[in-house]
Amino acid sequence: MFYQDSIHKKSVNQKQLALLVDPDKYSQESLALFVELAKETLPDCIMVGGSLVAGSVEQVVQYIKLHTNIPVVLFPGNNHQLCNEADALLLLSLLSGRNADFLIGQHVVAAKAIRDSGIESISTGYILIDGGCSTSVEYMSNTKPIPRDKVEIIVATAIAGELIGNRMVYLEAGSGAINPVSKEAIQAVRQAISLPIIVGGGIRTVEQAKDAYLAGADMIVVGNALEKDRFFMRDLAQIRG
Ligand code: 1GP
Repeated sequence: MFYQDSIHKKSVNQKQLALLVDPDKYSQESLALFVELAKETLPDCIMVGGSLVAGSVEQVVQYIKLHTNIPVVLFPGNNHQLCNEADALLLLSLLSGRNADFLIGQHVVAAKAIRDSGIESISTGYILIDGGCSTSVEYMSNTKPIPRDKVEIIVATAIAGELIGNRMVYLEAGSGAINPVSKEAIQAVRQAISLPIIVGGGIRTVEQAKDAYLAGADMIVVGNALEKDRFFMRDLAQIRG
């Protein structure tokens, strides 16, 4: 339970930073550089996963665990992306969509393996919000994102997640989104629920990261921007406060 405990504890005072590794976007060399920089900047966790991963989640998790003490959290796009050596797993229910497979179907397929692994599984309401372009998660899940300006729908979806017992809410604009989740949406969700809020998708500047934190995100997730500039993690680590 260390991860869930830590997000609750830290979310009172300290903002958290998760760096996302999509195994398909990293070579052996670039992963090695990523890990060296992560050891220096100490994010709160490294998430591993993606909407469509052809490579090995397991190899990436093992490499990170071998070379760092940073918690590794699985961010699985489907039931194949499991690895017993990870510290925790976000059990994502795609609440914004109406595709039962991503609400519960994938979970049923993976349930026994997750339980047997003993890995901490964190029930997370995953809310996809339009980020100004079509994203992999939208295509792969065959669901529509919530329109960016429909804050009342985003809020109602987050409240539903809290009511049905999710332990965290993830506001997602999609990897590589043109527009990150708006400050207005984060603020409104922050006021409406008491769960920890994760925000990701399209965060590529320090200003955008600060905006998400100030609006009420407990944790931000950054992936794409690091694939282009690994050193960006140094700037991000400094603004957690
Ligand atoms: C994607 O929220 C994460 O699922 C991170 O998005 O890759 O755009 O940083 P980026």
